[in-house]
Amino acid sequence: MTMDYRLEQKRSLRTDVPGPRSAALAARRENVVGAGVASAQPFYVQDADGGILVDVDGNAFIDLGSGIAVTSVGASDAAVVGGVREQAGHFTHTCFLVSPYEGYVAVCEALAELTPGRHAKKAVLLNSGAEAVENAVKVARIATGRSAVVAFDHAFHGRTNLTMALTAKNAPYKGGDGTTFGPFAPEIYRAPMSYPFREENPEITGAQAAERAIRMMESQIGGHGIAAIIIEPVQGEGGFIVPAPGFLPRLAEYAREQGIVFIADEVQTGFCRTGAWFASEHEGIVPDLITVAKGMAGGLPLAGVVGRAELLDAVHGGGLGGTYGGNPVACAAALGAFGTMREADLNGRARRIEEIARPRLEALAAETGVVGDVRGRGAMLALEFVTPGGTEPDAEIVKRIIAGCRAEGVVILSAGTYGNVIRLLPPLVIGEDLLAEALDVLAAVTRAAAGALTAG
Ligand code: PLZ
Repeated sequence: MTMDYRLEQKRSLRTDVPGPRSAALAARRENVVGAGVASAQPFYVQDADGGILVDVDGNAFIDLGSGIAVTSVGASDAAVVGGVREQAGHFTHTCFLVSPYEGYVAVCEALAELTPGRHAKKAVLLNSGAEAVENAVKVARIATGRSAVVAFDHAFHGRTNLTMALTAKNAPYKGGDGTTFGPFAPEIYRAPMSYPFREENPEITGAQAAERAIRMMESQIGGHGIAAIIIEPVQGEGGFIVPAPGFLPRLAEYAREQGIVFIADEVQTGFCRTGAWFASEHEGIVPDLITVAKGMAGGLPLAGVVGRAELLDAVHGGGLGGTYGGNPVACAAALGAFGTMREADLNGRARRIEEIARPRLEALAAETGVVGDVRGRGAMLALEFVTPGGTEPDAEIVKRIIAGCRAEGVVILSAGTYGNVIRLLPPLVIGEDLLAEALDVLAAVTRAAAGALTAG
């Protein structure tokens, strides 16, 4: 199907990047925005739609980042914008804890319907992915009466105190050069991940990798002490690591055997990103709780925890919530976004994006010798850069490629524990020609960077 776009879907650069207006904003920012907030791109956005970001100097970039997997329906989807306008014209806030409203209930109904499993489900709404993770852990602890939480190597779950503890990577999330945001929350344990490209034994199966993690849990905690196992079904910030088949099902089975709450953190993978409503579906797992955020509301801040009714209902009234959680404008945006996801078949589009991009990325890997692994699912695809012909992570080439793409009008993001991964997260509504053009740019810039390596 063809989409209607408000902005012309065309890459065009009028100035250097950043242009003079972006540079002027950067100077103002320098005076007032805390240094701890870093931006990956130096240009300031004026408008965005479909697969295009337009900056304040009139430069139009192809967006392969979606604001980190958020604007799957585009940054100004008509259904989202219409829902927001309509709702904002009536009331922008009452606080669901004070005087409730329909939008919140309707979003929870949709979450119950769209997530895997046909059992009775309930949900709570929150403001951010980190807050969703915090609340999933609160629910699991109350429901089990246990305290330990197991997270995995390369995991990212957020930047609040508990979620920093769950996140694996130290800098920049848990501290800086010689500094720390700690002390971190206690009772967090880290288990080994299934990371097919970096396994010492390349033959290890997903089930065996799961047994390795289970041995660690059994020896360090004991199943009876574990409240929750939390895992991203495809790791996001960690570098789009897809565990070997069988890893997630065996972990879910172990959790069931031990009365542990299995939490899938689908903040980055949810809502059509991987070609399914939720990435858990690819392995047929039915998590007890799922955390959602990012793509669900077309860019408005909204998040949630959805899962087994008896778990959500184990928490006493007043134990969960917050001033803004499930804000009515954000709920209206989500209902609009869900409509677009269904009507424009964004699951199908995510699969189509993979069909177009994966063969080209694989060819680029074979040709340049600096990409050790091409992986991902749907419109969540990554290239892991390594020393030519080897496996040593190469973060420098990733920085050069991102800068090179920016200079050509394409926005791409990095990822990975070692900073050596380029990840593609295009809006799912991007046109096929625009996507192909961005991939051409990425290929040319990568070839040049790889050539410079071999030449130098
Ligand atoms: N869980 C799986 O991917 C957010 C964060 C970028 P918030 N990922 C992007 C950054 O540098 O902070 C994320 C995620 C997964 C939780 C979160 C946290 O979501 O909405 O950023 O709190």
